[in-house]
Amino acid sequence: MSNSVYFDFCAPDADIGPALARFVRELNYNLKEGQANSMPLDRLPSASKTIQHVRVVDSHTGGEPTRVVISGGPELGNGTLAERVTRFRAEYDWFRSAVVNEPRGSDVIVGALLCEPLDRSSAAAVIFFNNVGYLGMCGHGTIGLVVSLKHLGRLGVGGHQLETPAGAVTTTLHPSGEVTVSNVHSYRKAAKVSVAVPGFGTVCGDVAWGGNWFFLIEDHGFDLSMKNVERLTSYAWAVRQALKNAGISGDRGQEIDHIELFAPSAVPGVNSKNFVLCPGKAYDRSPCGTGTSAKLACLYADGQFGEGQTWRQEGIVGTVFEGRIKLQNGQVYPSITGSAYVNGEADLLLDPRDPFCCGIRG
Ligand code: PYC
Repeated sequence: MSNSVYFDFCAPDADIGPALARFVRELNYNLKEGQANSMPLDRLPSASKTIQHVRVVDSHTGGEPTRVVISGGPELGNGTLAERVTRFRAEYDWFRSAVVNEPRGSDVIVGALLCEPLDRSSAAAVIFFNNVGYLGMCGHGTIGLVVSLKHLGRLGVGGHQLETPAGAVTTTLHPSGEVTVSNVHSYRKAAKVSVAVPGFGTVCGDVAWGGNWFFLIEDHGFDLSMKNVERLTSYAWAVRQALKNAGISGDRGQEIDHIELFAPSAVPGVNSKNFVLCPGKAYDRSPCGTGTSAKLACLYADGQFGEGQTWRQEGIVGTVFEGRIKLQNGQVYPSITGSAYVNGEADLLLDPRDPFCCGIRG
């Protein structure tokens, strides 16, 4: 008996019409040629005039939005999650942009495409994506996904395995409504790495994996507060560019595309506050699940944190995740606990006549 919730949602209308796909390829060509706003309607392939419906559930986790695609998404086959991401990127990147980019979405939204799991004992597989590309894992997004599936009556209190491109994660929906995500193995790749950042001098930080690649900086001199987000964004973006230019990367040359700054929290009982800049230059409104996982891996590597302890991580808007670790064969497996709230259910309409059907791309 399968535990999967995927089949309940997606089978009947999971395939985007080939006509729309054809239209979108043509639209992308026209966008490249700078004709997006002047494309005459009579140039649309006649077969693609049908409006496609994409069913989504929106939520936020500690202020950071997640948009779960329940049905109407592309059929990516049943290969590994890595293979499906490759196919998503190569053939359906327009769908990613249509769902999360303006005018339907915003730079802040993380999309979550619900997919058929490889292991039938998993509740579902999921591919997370954002305004510029795809994520290995997403902590806030996983919490949002579980709460969205609960909202739809597809998951109950208890444990549920989910497959992500970064690996399988176990989630627990608590009776309180909180969700714990037992994340993938997290580790510090390099400590105290220095990089020269134009306009800011030498910056020192740790490179760590928590399901995405992070550069974690303690010593930056900024006040981590909402009034400072523009300055924090400029600084973090400059650090990211400098790391790239200096050839400092994660494993296998993967780009370090999340920059995370830390400072003490002013809230009693909370260990730290952070600011996280995401790959598409939006800052994470939540304390960032994968970023908190990377932090826990660094704390463990420094001998400052261990099993049985709880780390309370505040994000830039003041919401808090709780982090813990488990050790397996000497490896760190963080878990993150937080809350999400469903704040929308909708049918996105992909209208082939709309010049911005596939979102506005940078
Ligand atoms: O919670 O892991 C996270 C995350 C990554 C990017 C945005 N949120």
